[in-house]
This record gives sequence, C-alpha cells and structure tokens, in this order.
Amino acid sequence: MAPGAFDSKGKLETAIAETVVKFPRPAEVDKFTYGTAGFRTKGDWLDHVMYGMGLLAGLRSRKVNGQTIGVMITASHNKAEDNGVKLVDPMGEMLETDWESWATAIVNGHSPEETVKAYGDVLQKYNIDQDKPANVIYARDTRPSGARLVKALEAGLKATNVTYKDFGILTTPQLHYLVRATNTQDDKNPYGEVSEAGYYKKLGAAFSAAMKNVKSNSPVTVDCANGVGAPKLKEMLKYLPSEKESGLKINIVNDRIEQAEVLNKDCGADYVKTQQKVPQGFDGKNYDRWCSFDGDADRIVYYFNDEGPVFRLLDGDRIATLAATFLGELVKKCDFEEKLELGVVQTAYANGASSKYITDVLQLQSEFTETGVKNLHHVAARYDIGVYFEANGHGTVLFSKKALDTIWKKEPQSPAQLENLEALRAATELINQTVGDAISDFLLVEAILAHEQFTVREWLGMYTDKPNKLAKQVVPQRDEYKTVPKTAEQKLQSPEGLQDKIDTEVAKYREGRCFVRASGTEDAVRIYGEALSSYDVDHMVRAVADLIEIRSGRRG
Ligand code: G16
Repeated sequence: MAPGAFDSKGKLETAIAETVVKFPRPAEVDKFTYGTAGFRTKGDWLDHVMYGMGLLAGLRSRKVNGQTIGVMITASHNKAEDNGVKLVDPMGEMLETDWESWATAIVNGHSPEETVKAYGDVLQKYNIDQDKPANVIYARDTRPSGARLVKALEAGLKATNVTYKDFGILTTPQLHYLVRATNTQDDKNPYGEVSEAGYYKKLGAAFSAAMKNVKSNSPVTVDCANGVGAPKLKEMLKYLPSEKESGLKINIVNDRIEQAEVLNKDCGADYVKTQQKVPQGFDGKNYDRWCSFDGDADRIVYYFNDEGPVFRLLDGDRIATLAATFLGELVKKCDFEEKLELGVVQTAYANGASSKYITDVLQLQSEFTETGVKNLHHVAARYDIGVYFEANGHGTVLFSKKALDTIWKKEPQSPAQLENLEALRAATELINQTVGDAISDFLLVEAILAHEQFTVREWLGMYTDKPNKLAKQVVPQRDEYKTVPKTAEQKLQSPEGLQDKIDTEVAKYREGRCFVRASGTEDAVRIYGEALSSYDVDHMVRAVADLIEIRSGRRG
C-alpha cells in the first residue's frame, strides 16, 4: 500500500468504523483536550478516548519506523474516580507536542466516518506506510477503571494491526523506562533490561554504588498516596543494600491500594504541597524525615515538622537545588578536561528564593518554561547536565552524550577523585533519564543526604524560601483562562480585564508576585502567590481567589 493511503480494499477503514462504535463518545463531554499530561477526566468517560489513543499510538510507532511507543493509563494525582492516558515517545519522553493536536482530532470524531477520516489525515500528513510494523507497550496504575480502559485501548490497536504488550500495573516512570529500554536493546549501551525487574536491578545497583563510601541518616518514611508507588517501592527494597550496609531504614505508609477510594485522599505529594500539611497517617516526631509520592509515583516532595510544630516543606525546588549543588561540586572535583555546562530549568511556580540561589550562589544558568515536564525536559536536554524540576516535585536530571562520555572515560588522578567519579557515575545510572520518577528521585536524594551528611534541617538551611501559597479554585469553564504567550504563564489574556484587577490587588503587597492559570489536569485554576510575609501571601491569594469567584458568578 502506498504511504499515506488506506488499503485499497477498504479493510482498514471498515475495521476502524466497525470497532469504534463499540466505544461511543460519552454525551457528557463536548470536547476532549490533550492537556498538561494527556487526556484526563472521569474514568467512566474515557473508553472512546482510549480506543482513539490505540489508533494514534500505532500511527506514531509507524511514523518512527516501528520503534515502540508507550501508553500509560493513569490520572496521577487526581481523585480515584478520574483516569487518563498519555503517550510515551521512543526515548521515554512525552509525546512530541505537534502530535497532541492529532490526538485531539482522533478522539473527538463524532461519527465512525470522522474517526476514520482523522486516522487517514495523519497517514497522509506524515506519509506513513500502514503496512509497516507498529509496536506499542502499555501499563496502568491502580485505579479500578484501568482494567476496563485497557480493553478499549487494545481494540484500537487490534483494528490497525499493531503488535502490543501489556505490562500490567506499573508506575508511570517504569513504563517510560521500559519504552526506552525496548528501543535501545540493540544499541551498544542499552538503557536497561526490558522488564520490571530490570528497572529495580538498574536502580538497585546504582544506589549501592552511590552509597559505597557513605552511610545514611536513618530513617525515612515514604507516604505512597495509597497508589501504585507502594507495591513498587516495596519491590524496589529487595534490590537495595540492607539497612546494616547503607544505614538507611525505609518505612512505607499509605499503601492501601486495595481501597480505591483512598487514592491521593488527604495524602500524597500533591496534597502535601498544596495544603502545606503533613499527610494522613503522619506520626513523625520533630525533624523526622518524610516524603510523599503522588498517585502514579512520578512526583516526590520531602517535609518535616520543626519546633512548634511548624510544618516545613522541601519541594521540587529544594530537590533541584540539592541535586544541582551536589552534581556541580562533583563535576568540579572531577576536574574534567572538557567543560560540562550545568543548567537548571524551572517554571513560574518555583519559589523566587530558589531561582536566586541557583543564579547567585550556584552561579548556574537558570531557565523557565511553561508548566508540564514535557516543556522542561526539552530545555534541560540542551545542557550537558540539565536539572529540571517543577515545584510540585516532578522532575529529573538529564545527562547529554558528551557528559556521559566525559564522565565514563575520565581516568582518575587520585583516590579522592576516584571516589567523586564513582559517585557521579552512580548518579548517571540512578537518575531516570526519561521523566520525573519518585522512586529514582527518592534514592537520589537519600544518596545525596548521605554524602553531604545533611539532616533535613541543614537541607532546609541552604536558603530561605519566600513565603508562598499554591491554591486551587474550581471554576465552571477553565478554558476561558488563557495566558499571554512567552510570559511563563504569569499573565492572563482572558477573561478580559481580569489581569488588570489582579495587578491592582498584587501591587498592595510587599514584594508580591501572584498569577493565575488554568490547570491542564483538573477542572480548576491554580493561583500561585509569594510575598514578603505569610500574612501578605494569605491575604493576596485570598483577594485574587475572590476576583475569580466573582468572575465565576459565585459572589456578587
Ligand atoms: C502533570 C504534569 C506535570 C504538571 C502537573 C500539574 O503531573 O506531568 O508536569 O506539573 O500535571 O499540571 P496542571 O497544573 O496543568 O494541572 P501529574 O503528576 O499529575 O501527571
């Protein structure tokens, strides 16, 4: 069959038209939109979307010469009844953004003919040969709707002759790992074994290497948000050095995955970050080290109770600065002949104090992108070592080929340099290069704290956060909140006139910064504010929230 064409006998068109009707569009949804991290809404409404994503995943694989594409079924930090789906590109990164509009076109067909046409449009646009092989792997989190949605996905894959494999229940980053591992199997340096066990082996070996010369400040407690991170972290423990060897004792709480309704409920990274409080099940004493994963284990935040008790958060900004400091020092100590450029990428939600620390104290380049790891990842990839983190705890570190070659080829000049080189090499293996990964980030942070012999208090003492607040406000129509391009989402262009009102309010507060943007994962807008004092922040954010309530017609 010629590239860009359906088969001449119309078999493919018929197969799509006959199967898509089994997964009708829900009446409740006018339009599905590919948001910050794919499609996300109530699980009950997603069968049609999932079928369409099966079609698209096959097309994408054919476009990239049969390389394996990943499909992850998850709604991450959202409540249990929601679900979602995102595609993973061959190197484990998020789907190329140009393809998001095709995803939207395919899943929004109002009739079988429209779905068939959207499929044909992609074939034609990219001159795709439908007869070429296509390979897709997929996994899901612990949500009850996941098993049913897999059936819809498989129907889309079968209709278009895609070879597929179900990896069952995994964390989102594990699926990203598997996609990259699959596509690099024939390379000189495969990313890892193509199995869940391969993931644990790789991280376990890297963590043992990272901890070779150091001991941890034990213990640490991990809140797994009652999600998939709980069983997977328990499995990971089997591959880690013993408590006796590493000094690290890992406690796990909020691991009730059999009770779907408690997923992310009053616990998990998003709850802790947005509520600025400890999760349900917290029983730590002052200065005990705790951290929280989110529902699909791609985000992590740390925290502890200070005297008072006063809640202290060590969020994504803190992990970024900790990692950048540690890696930057190791690079200096290794004294490479080739200069390695380190950069840190954040979003507008980053605390101003962290950005100042990166540029003024660490003297590193810092850049800002729009929300979504898909945006940060590509900017970080321009550096030799690119650290990227969203304040909400989603992020990782990327090493360029040049950086990896430099780090692995260097001949150490002294035992001390060998130790530093070994720590840096271990970090390149420990850090998930595909996407933010709570388990990998957790092990990285634990290794760094052990190397630096840092307590949580000392970590917090690296700089002082500006008082801040991240609030969420449910609105009837989040689509009307649009931001001005190239402002890192800090200025609204619509609803008309709202930004002027926000500016007037914010100007009343000392060193105030506050912005509003529509969430791409929930039916809400997010309001972020920081100012000189907590009192100012609370009042400023409240005042901006009032403006939105008035706008939504909830207040006169
Ligand atoms: C997803 C994205 C993150 C983003 C978060 C919140 O995370 O992968 O990059 O920060 O949504 O996005 P928004 O503010 O648009 O709702 P997750 O962990 O929910 O997949």
